[in-house]
Amino acid sequence: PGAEGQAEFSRAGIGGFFQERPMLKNPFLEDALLQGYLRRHLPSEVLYSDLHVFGERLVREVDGWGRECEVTPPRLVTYDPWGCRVDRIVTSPAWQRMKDLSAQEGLVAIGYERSYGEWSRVYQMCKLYLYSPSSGLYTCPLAMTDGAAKVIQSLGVSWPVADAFSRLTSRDPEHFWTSGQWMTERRGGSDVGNGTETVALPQSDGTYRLSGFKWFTSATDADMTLTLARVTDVDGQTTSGSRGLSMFYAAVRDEQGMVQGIEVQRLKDKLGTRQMPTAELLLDGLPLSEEGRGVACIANMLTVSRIHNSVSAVAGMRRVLQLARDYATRRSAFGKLLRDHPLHMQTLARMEVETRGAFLLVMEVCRLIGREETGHASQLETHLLRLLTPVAKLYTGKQAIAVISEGLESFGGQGYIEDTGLPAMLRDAQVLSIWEGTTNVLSLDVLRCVSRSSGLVLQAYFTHTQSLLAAASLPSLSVAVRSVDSALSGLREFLQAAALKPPGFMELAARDLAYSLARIYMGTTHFLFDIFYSTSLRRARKWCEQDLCAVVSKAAIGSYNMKTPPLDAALVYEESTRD
Ligand code: UCC
Ligand code: FAD
Repeated sequence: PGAEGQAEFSRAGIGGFFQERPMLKNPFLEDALLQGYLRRHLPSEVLYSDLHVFGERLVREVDGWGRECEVTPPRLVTYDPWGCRVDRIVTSPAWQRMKDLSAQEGLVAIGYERSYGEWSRVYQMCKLYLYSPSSGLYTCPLAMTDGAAKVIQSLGVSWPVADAFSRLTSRDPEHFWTSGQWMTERRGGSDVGNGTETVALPQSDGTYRLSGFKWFTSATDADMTLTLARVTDVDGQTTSGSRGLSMFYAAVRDEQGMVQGIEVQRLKDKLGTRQMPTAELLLDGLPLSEEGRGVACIANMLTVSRIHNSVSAVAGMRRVLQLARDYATRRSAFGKLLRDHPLHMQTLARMEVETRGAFLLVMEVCRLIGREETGHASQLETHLLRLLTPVAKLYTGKQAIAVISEGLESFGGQGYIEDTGLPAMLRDAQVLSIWEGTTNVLSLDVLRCVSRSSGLVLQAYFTHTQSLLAAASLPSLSVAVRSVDSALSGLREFLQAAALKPPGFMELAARDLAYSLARIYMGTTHFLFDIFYSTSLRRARKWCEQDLCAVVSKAAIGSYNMKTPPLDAALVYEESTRD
């Protein structure tokens, strides 16, 4: 065949049809919920314009950098060509651009400038929410940076961390620093109190030398870190458990940007978050900034980074939905577009309802921290913040994995194809329920904050949800309101009965309790949002179609009976026991 024939042949080989890809559009303009929420709470043209322009920038350039971070993961250079130990972590140019952008856009600074008063945190978190899915996981170092700034601020911005604070909260890329949050050791990441082996040896100049092995250290390219260690006394002895832990500040780079006092063992080979370096570190010779009450001090960091985690979770859900929604207008099956298949739309609608619930819960937590930081929070709101922070983190972490997984399926086989960029979303989501406290550990944190407040956090929860319900008096919502109301009553009765149960009962119920608190709360926020901003009340009603209070239904079937732990163990290990 001649040249023309060959062309025809090669064309026939691959066929003439090419599926249009899902298009990323300005995530701010695409997000009616976000816009509605801001219109209600923060009606500021300057702010909308900032988010609008930022949304354009994300589509035009930043999303591409995020992809570049994924395909050019960091690498560790242990030695220089002359054999000297350097432990240099080489990140992609895109990762470095993310750092500059984070400073310029004020992604940490906004929370501390407080130009919008008590709403500054909401503004900051909305911006991070837009940024997160395009950030190539740069939101991870930002979360820890924000957490470190919060810890320093709560301790008092003075020597030796005053300069660090100004850097962490700077908008100047030349001045901006990021921070690590290095807590986890080989013996334990959840049980930090028993797992920490790092010791701090007092030096004659008042500083401390740290000696230990941090097993997971994300954003190892950070400029500083907060970490935990046990101070040794004159006899070289340490105090065991949590009470022996102190928190330390360490600037981890010298003037030339080379790591100081640290040996990087290796970079982790991870399922996801590959854009970001996570290393194993041997710490040495780091100066002390704060001694004593290590866990309690670093808890402020945990609060902030858990909120970031929740924001990233809901952001991932929103992004996969935006893409899935677009794809459904471009892809046909069985003679019509996916958007015209009722079952496909039902699937996306369920994802949408989950995402809305998550968004509203997370924004509530952001609103509360903003009020607390500006001195506006009532006692009730302070209790709510303490309770809802772990609840939001644990619930949205799990929701994100489920929604993003469903989202991948909505692209069919293409959702599984690496260079579409879609699988990375699922891989990156998987970590959201692990780091910053696993689901179980946070469920137990919920129990702990309930008992340490003598139940006041729960009282705050009931008072607040009841008041939200009372405001949702539309007749068209009555069935849904009734179901939330009855879930709340069930929960209250359950908790009263639980007080009489043997120790261990609530531990078994902890996860279901946390889920119930999340679902009921999301139900009430759905109502209010739909009433105030939406023409349709369907989403609130749809939310209430699920079991809002699993802890009650599970208790009814004896799930928390004290006979169950050995039976569960037998089930897991297939031992033969009599039921
Ligand atoms: O994973 C990590 C970084 C990953 C990257 C970050 C990305 C963020 C999102 C980005 C999105 C893309 S860093 C490692 C994170 N590790 C954890 O989260 C540890 C999980 N384990 C726990 O949370 C445990 O519950 C522990 C470690 C807190 C338990 O320790 P203790 O010592 O047994 O705890 P205690 O005795 O209950 O608490 C000691 C003190 C108490 O204060 P005082 O002494 O005044 O009564 C507690 O009230 O700490 C206080 N405390 C808290 N305060 C403990 N937890 C909290 C809390 N959550 N909030 C306030
Ligand atoms: P374990 O504590 O061993 O937990 C194992 C399992 O046991 C979990 O399912 C847990 O839920 C369950 N479990 C534990 N205790 C209980 C209990 N009392 N009741 C019921 N179930 C329980 N850490 C840092 O400090 N800094 C970092 O920068 C950092 N970056 C990370 C980056 C990545 C990509 C990952 C994956 C982890 C990172 N971590 C970091 C570590 C992370 O915080 C810990 O892995 C996490 O807190 C869990 O600790 P662990 O791995 O020791 O698990």
